[in-house]
Amino acid sequence: MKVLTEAVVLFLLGLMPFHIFASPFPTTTKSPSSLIIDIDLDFEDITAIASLKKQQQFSTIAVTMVCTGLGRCENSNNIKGIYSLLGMPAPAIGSGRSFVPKFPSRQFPLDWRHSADNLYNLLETPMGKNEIDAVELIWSELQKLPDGQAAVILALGPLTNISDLLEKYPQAEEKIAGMYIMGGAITVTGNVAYDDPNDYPEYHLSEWNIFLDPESAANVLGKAHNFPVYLVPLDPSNSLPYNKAVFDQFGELANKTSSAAVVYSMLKKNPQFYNDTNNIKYFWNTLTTMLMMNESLLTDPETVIKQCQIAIDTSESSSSGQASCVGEGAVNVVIQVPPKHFYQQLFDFFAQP
Ligand SMILES: [Ca+2]
Repeated sequence: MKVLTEAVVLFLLGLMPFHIFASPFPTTTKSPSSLIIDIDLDFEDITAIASLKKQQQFSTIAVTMVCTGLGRCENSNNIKGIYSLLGMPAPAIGSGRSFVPKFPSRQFPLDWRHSADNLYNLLETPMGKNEIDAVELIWSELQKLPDGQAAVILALGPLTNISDLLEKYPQAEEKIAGMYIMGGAITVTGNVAYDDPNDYPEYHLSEWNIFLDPESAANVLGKAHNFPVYLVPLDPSNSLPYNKAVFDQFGELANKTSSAAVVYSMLKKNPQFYNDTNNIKYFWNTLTTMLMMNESLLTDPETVIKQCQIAIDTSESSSSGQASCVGEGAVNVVIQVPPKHFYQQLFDFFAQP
């Protein structure tokens, strides 16, 4: 890990060695760790879930839909559609709230939201709303875990559900082994104004997942936890675009594995995801998922991780929703990963028969 200066490394080593090197899940046990995934059904969440198909380290016990992000709660059952397309049994599914009291009108462009209704044309018919409450589902799944066991949470949308969980059931902290969160833009500009210059031209510093529900993000990222938290902002994924080469590579693998076939089919039906040079898409969620699964990417000497105290701007100013590293703290912020290693690992996963 390349962390600023040697002095800082030594200081951090002395201060919190477990946050730097300890894996959030037990590596000695042979049984898979339990995993809970919270997603908003953006197209890139689909690649992330597909990347999990062949791994055996985690057993997904629940997937919950955070409805304050891209996809609409009306079709949260589309999560079942993803698992069905991948030929995987669907875990328990739930839906969260879709309303953010402080910022009721903030949302992704509506046409983007509606394109999730039929999973970017992967489904002929939208699958409707799942009425199981996300927070209750996560808590009940956590409670089912045997004593001494805990689940890893992978959060790939706004942090509404996770914040609600920790607020309503603070004792859930004891049943969580670690959290991997996609969100924020720490040393780079955000993507809100970039993606939606008509509605949000002033929000250059904010990334969508935090911008859509800053208070929930502050509740999760701004507080101390008993488990390690990894935050994967736009900084590292900015070097990991979807492009024609990526499309071609998925195309080559599509007749070999069903996970590659699903991603290839999605990209084929939506060329704007890989060939729109005015609105480039990146492996935000897939990177977060792969960092969780793949110790070698996390510990690559070229991977840069900074231990930060994170502050979230919950005001209504033009920096609303900005996530900042305001000092040394317990959140492991991934600033950089080597692209070559990422892409190699990505296509290794998708090539696994
Ligand atoms: Ca997402």
